[in-house]
Amino acid sequence: MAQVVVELPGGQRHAVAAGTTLAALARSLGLDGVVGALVDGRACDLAAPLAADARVQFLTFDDPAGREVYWHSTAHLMAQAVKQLFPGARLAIGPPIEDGFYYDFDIGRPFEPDDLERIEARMRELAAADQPIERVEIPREEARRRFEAEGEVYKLELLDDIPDQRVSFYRQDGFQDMCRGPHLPRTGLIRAIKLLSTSGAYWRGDERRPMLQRIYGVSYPTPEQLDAHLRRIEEARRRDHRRIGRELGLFHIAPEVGQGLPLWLPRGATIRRVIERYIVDLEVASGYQHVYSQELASSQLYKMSGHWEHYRENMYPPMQLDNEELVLRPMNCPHHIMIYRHGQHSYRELPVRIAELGKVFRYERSGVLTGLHRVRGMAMNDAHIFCRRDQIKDEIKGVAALIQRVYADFQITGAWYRLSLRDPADRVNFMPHDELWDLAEAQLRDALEEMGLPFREARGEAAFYGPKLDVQVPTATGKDETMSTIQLDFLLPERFALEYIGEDGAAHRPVMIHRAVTSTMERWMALLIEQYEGRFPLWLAPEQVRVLPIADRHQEYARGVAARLEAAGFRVSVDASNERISYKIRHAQLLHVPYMAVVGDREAAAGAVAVRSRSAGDLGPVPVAEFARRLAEEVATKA
Ligand code: TSB
Ligand code: ZN
Repeated sequence: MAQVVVELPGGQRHAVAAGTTLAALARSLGLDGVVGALVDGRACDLAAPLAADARVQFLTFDDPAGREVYWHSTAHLMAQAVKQLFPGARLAIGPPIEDGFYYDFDIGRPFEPDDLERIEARMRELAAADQPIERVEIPREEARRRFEAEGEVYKLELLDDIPDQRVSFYRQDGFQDMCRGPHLPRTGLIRAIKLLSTSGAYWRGDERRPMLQRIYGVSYPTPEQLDAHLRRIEEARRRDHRRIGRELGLFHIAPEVGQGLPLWLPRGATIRRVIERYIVDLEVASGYQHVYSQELASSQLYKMSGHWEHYRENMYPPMQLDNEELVLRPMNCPHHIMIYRHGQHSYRELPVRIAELGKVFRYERSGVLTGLHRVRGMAMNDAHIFCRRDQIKDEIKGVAALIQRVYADFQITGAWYRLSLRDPADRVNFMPHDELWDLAEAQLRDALEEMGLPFREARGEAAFYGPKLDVQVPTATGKDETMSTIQLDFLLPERFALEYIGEDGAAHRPVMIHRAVTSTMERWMALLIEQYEGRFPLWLAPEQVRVLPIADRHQEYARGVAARLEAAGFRVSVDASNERISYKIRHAQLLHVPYMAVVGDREAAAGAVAVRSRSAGDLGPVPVAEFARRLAEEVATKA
C-alpha cells in the first residue's frame, strides 16, 4: 500500500498509508483537542485524506487559525438551527470574527430575544447529535438551480462572484451551505454556545440593499472557557467609555453633526481643560514652544510634504475656492515645519521644539470609528522637534522620560513599546529612500536598547515618513491601542529643504522627531474613562466637591462653603434641590463626585462640613479650612 510521509512541527516524520485522514492521524498520534490542521501552510478539513508527502501542523482551539475553523462551523450550526426553526429564512453570509462569529439572515422581521434562546437551544441539540460535517463539490450550475429552487437570492449573488466551475458545500444532516471551508469534522466538537446579540445589517453593507438580521455568538470547547469569555464581555461593558461617557454627561456623538465628530459636554470639557493645562505647562517647562496654526491649508503644502501622495486615503477631499485649493489638515507637521522655516536657525539654538494641541481631521472608515477611541476630528498633543543628528538620541530619551512621567501621573499601567518599521516592499504607504529609512530605524532601535526598554518590532506599522516608537496600552476590550508615539523623520526635512547653520558656518539639514504624549484629547479621554471607570481622581474630576444642605435653612451656609472652596481653586457645586439628603447623596455618588460636604445645623454652628468620600463613605465633621487643605494636598499628589 502506498505511503506518504508527514512532517510535524519540530521535524518529527511519520509514514502513513496514503488516504489516511488528518483526523485519523491526529488520533493515532494521541493528540487532544484538535480542531483543524494546516497542510503545507494551508488550512484543511480534518476529514481530508492525505494524498502526498506534506508538512502538517495540527491546530487546537488555542491557535487563532483553529479558533477560526471552530467559530466558522458554529456559524453554520446556527444557520442550520435557524433554517429548522424558520424554514423560510434566507441565508446571507456567516463568517468567524475576532471574538466569535455571526450570520446574516433574512426572515422578514427582526429576531426577538426568545428567538435567540430557541435558536441557541436547537444548536445545542444539533451539536449533541454529533453530526458528521462533510464537504461536497458540485458544478456551479447545479448550485445555481438549487439556490433558485430554494429562493436563496443572497447565495445566488454570492455564487456570481465565484469564478470556479465547481463550488464546495458543507453538509451536516439535511443542511448544507455553500462555503470554501475548512470546517470541523463533526458538530459534537462544539460544546459551549452562547448567542449574544442581534442587529440589523445591510446586505453587503449597502444601505440601498435589504436590511438583514445579524446574530452574533460565541462558542468554546468547555463551559468554563465560555464563562470566562462572558465575564470579559461584562467587564468590557462595565468599563465601556461610550456608556460611562453618556451616563456622566462627558461627551455626545450626534448623527446630525456627523460620525466620528464628538461634542464635548461641559463635564467632559472640564476634564479636557485640566489635561490640556497640565500637558501644556509640563511641555513649556520641558523646553517646548507652544504655537497655534490653522486647521485649513492650501493643498500645495500637503503636496510638498508628501501627504498628498502617501496619506491621501485618510484625507478629506480638497475644496476649490477662488483660485485656491484647500484641504483639512490630517497632520500638523507641515505647519510646524513652516514655522521652523520662518526663521534662521544656528546649531546653538537646536533643538527647536514646536508644540501645539493641534486639531486635525482624518477620514477613518465608518466601520472602525469607536466612541472617542477612534474619531475623525481630533486635537493632538503634538510636537515636532528639529535637531542635529548628534542630538537624536538625547531627544528621544527626553521624550521617553516625559511619557513615563505623564503615565505615572495618570496611573497608566500595562504600557509596552512597539518599534514600528516600514515594509520595504510597500512603495505606496512609505516614502522611498532606503538609506535614510535604514538610518532612522537603526537610530530608534539603538535609543531603545540604550534606555533598556523592552520592545517588540512591527513591520509595516511605520508612518509614511519614518519609523515610530509607539506606546501601546491595553483598553477595556483587552485590545492594545497606540497612545503615545515618537517618530524619527529624515524625509520631511529633505522635502522642505530645512536648514540650520552649523559651527562651520555652512548650511546643514536638521532631523525631525514627531511625537505625541497624551495622544489625541479624544483617545486619551477614552482611555482615562475606561481605566478609572468614570471615577476620576480628584485633580481631574469635573466636579470635585458637592455641598449638600440637609434642609432649606442650610442653603445659605452651603453657598458660603462652596464660595470659600471655589476661591481656593476647587470645582464645587451645591445641590439646592428639595430632595431628601439620602437622595442627594445617592445622586452625587452616581456621578462619582469625589467628595460630598453635608451641612446641617451642627456644621453651620461649627464652621465645618461633614465630609463623605465616594469611596470611603462618611469621614465625619471637618472645619472648612482643614477640608480645603486636605483637598489641596490630594490634588497636588494626583492620588
Ligand atoms: C505625532 N505627525 C505625527 C505627530 O507629529 C502623527 O500624526 N502621528 S500619528 O498619526 O501616529 O498620530 C498620533 C497619535 O494620535 C496616535 O499615536 C494616536 O494615539 C492618535 N490618533 C491617531 N488617529 C486617531 C484617531 N482617528 N482618533 C483618535 N486618536 C487618534
Ligand atoms: Zn508630525
